[in-house]
Amino acid sequence: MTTGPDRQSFLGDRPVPYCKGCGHGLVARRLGEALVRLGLDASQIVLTSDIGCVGLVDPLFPTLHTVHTIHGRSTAVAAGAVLADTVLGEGRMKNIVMIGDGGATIGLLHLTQAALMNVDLTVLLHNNMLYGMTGGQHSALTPEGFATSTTPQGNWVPALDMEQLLRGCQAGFFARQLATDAELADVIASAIAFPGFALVEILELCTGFGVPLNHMDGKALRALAEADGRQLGTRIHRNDRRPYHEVYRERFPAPSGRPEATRGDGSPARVFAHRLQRPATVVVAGSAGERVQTAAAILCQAAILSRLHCVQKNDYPVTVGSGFSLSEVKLAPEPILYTGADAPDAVLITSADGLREVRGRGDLNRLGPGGVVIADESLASELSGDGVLTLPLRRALSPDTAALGAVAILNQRNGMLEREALLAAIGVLAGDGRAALERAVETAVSLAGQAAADPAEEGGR
Ligand SMILES: Cc1ncc(C[n+]2csc(CCOP(=O)(O)OP(=O)(O)O)c2C)c(N)n1
Ligand SMILES: [Mg+2]
Repeated sequence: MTTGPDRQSFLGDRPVPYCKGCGHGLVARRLGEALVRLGLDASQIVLTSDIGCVGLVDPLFPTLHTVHTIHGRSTAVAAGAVLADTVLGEGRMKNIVMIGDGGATIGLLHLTQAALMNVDLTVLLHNNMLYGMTGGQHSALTPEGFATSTTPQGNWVPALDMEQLLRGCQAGFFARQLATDAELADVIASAIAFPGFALVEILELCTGFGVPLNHMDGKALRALAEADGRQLGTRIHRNDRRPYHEVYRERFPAPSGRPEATRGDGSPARVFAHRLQRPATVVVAGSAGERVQTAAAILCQAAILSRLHCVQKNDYPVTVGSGFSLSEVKLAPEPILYTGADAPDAVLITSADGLREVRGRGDLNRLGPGGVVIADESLASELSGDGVLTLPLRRALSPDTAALGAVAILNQRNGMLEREALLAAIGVLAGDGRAALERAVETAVSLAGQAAADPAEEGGR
């Protein structure tokens, strides 16, 4: 609570940039009053503004966190911030979106999605019934009969009914007010206090375009707002939906300490040792349908069972079932804050498709110091250089287990994980094919042993 002489007015002393009589300035003032009434501290408030005259608001609130976003996307940006704050953090922020009728309808699905999800944020929709900043063009919220620069004889398409739209989204709070309404600050305060998605549609006149094109005054605006049976006031206020983050938290309770590794059935799994001192990046590449990404997933699962952090990124052509298949895996003893694979430590290639893709990506040229390439023997003539090991992966194992074999061979050579961790990972991930994958690991390990005894297998890259 902010109390006493330090109580902030939130609005700084900058001159309001809007045209004389524009409703945007009134809304800013009423928002300032609402924030004071709620006893919120500036450090708890995020103002997310959209494009348009409405987006000139940020500097008027110098003590708040402000984010100026691209046109129509302010609700999406704010929703992301709210979810990060409420799901990952302690949910101490209040996020208020300031958006125009243009932005709201350009990014309409962001609004409806936030309403459907019931993200805990407040949208102040400044509805001056046209695109103010760009010359008074009509928007999907321009009422029938209203003249704009693009509908000079009066718009003949009905305005989107926000109330009906939000009812359809099961929104919890919706109010429709004029910018001049005495109760606006209270309504905005109720919207902000509402635990879930709340939208206040504020009807205003744009004195630059709306007034001269329509010869309107406040009375005429009220009549327009109430045309076609549409009503002003707090139209929706229901408490039967919980905000998204509450449902999320219930479904995925925050772990205390580090999460326990579990088997596929949820039972605790054995934890394995590892010998990784720094992040390691492995690229696994082969042909679609040959379980390349499964091999990478097994490596990741084995890492997780060894209490490592890991990231797996998969790639394949749009055709999905033909061409290359590739996974980038990064393992690390510490949380991975950068997921790029700039200098892979190992590139495993099981087929010509995989080699083509790896070449296209430049992985072989970017190999880190001491990096290794483990490839199928069929590619031997195409690969030369230090650190290349070609082995009969496809022949001694099978096309479907060659990638896992390459993973097992890499692991055998650098000893980063226990072999049992790979086998346990197969147990966690594999269903029917489990025995074949386990056999592949064993066969690969003996291949690795033979290769070590016969260094002739190691060629150039
Ligand atoms: C993606 C994108 N499209 C279009 C524009 C051009 N543009 C700038 S302001 C504006 C209209 C804003 O109207 P509204 O959201 O109603 O705000 P107002 O100016 O009326 O407050 C448009 C279309 C833009 N900046 N970005
Ligand atoms: Mg507008």
